[in-house]
Amino acid sequence: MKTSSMKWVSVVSAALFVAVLVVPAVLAAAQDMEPLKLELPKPMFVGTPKNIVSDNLEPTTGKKREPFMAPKGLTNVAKGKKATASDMEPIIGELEMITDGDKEGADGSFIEFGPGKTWVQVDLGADFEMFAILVWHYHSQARVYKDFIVQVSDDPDFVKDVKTVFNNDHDNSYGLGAGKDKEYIETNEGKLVDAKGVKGRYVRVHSNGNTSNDMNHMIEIEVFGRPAA
Ligand SMILES: [Ca+2]
Ligand SMILES: [Ca+2]
Repeated sequence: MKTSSMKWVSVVSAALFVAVLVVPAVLAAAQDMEPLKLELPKPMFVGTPKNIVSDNLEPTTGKKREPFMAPKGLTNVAKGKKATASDMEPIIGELEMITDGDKEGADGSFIEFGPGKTWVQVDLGADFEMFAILVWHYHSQARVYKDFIVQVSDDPDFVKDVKTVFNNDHDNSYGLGAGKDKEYIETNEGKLVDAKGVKGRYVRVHSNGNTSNDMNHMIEIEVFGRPAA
């Protein structure tokens, strides 16, 4: 009898612990969250894309992206910030276009770089806690950008303290290490990378050609975050 009542007491204690400590914390966390508000450019194509050859492609659903839950009050802390790149003189466009807020797919809104491994980088100017990083490479045609890797660091040269938040280079052809993320088809929604509160000042986005040609493109990078504590 004594043993079973002690067991009962411990079960009740555990339940109380969950009720008193864990539930309010979960509820409070939920109340501090909201669907991230995004402004999307107009779509440039409709229908199911065909003829895209990729052995690491996520299935296409044809549906809109689900709302992304993020802490309340985040802003795009990349807007208007300074962008640099592995090639400071793109073939088409200017680096300022990476953070100018124009996300449209038409000619005049994208930057074109030459073939091969290419990166662009945004200096947020200070440390931020980041929850969503959105990238639009190109969306006037369905295509996949290869070796899409997103990294965050406090080091502008990305030599030390590098945090990789997305990497779909499954065969390590880029050489930064193999990633487990899937390739995706570009649309007007851009790619939303869950940055999970990573902290840093610089965001670097890599690519290595695409399924239509060997060139690299960039329309816009947005970083939804808040000043790091
Ligand atoms: Ca832009
Ligand atoms: Ca690859």
